[in-house]
Amino acid sequence: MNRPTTGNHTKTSGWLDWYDGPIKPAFALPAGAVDAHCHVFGPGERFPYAPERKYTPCDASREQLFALRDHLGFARNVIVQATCHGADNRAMVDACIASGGKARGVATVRRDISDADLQALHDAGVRGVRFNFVKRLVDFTPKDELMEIASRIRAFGWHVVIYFEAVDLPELWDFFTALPTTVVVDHMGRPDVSKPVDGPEFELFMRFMREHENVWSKVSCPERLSLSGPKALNGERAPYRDVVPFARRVVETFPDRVLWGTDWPHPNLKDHMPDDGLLVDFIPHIAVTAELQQRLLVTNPMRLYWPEEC
Ligand code: 0GY
Repeated sequence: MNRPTTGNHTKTSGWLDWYDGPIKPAFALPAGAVDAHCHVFGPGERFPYAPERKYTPCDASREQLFALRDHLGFARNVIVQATCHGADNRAMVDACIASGGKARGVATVRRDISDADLQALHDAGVRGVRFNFVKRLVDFTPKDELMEIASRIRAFGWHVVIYFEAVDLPELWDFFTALPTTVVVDHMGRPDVSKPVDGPEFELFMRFMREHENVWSKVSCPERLSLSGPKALNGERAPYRDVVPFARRVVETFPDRVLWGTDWPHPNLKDHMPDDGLLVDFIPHIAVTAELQQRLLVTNPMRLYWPEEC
């Protein structure tokens, strides 16, 4: 499968295209389930990629996202601004508007954004901003700029999504714990799953959540964190088994502050591209009761992104 990027861009070499033949999951998602972490890329011809981007993806349009949503059995999406679009939120906003209320968004903004532009994002369905600290993805933004943005978006009732690597949590702790909004951590703060689930590194992340009730976590992206990979054991559909103890611990300790998402179209994967149907089948391994699944997939994301319907 080869999907060239449209526009005058060439996909970053070694990049895997997203997989367009996902299985129908065996796990039946609860009614109203939300895919709370996914992206749209371009199409580059219509929504050019940002000049400061660190990678050029293959296009992944809103129509393709909505088709995946329906195929997997999700009711709604939360579309997170990807770094390849910088602070140009047009592709994400266009998808939110086209969804007819079935998608909300998380934007990237700079300090010079006007209140009128923030209001326009809100009207389109944006409910959060993303601060990215993963060095291979973004250039450094001064913390005082981020704090200023956080206090402005708070007035809109939005939250802050943070993306960082586990080793950087100690250094970022003071900044994160000073944020005045709900704070949502992407992919459990990217733990090193070759380390023990009760070892010092993951304990620090658990403490971060325990001591700060405004902190939530996405228990997403086993395919990024796993070293054991997608292979199922004994014919059982249980891929990414080394991630299970980490995600399960977070789900069971903080059942009201967890979210789940596919991360489609899976940027920056070079070894293995997941089948999104198999990713859905991962969910009952980390949220093992119907009650936990309902909170993870429906109650929690609805509270954060569609509170007016709760
Ligand atoms: C993710 C993960 C990644 C990329 C981005 O915005 C992005 O470019 O988030 C990554 O490369 O780890 O959540 O999609």
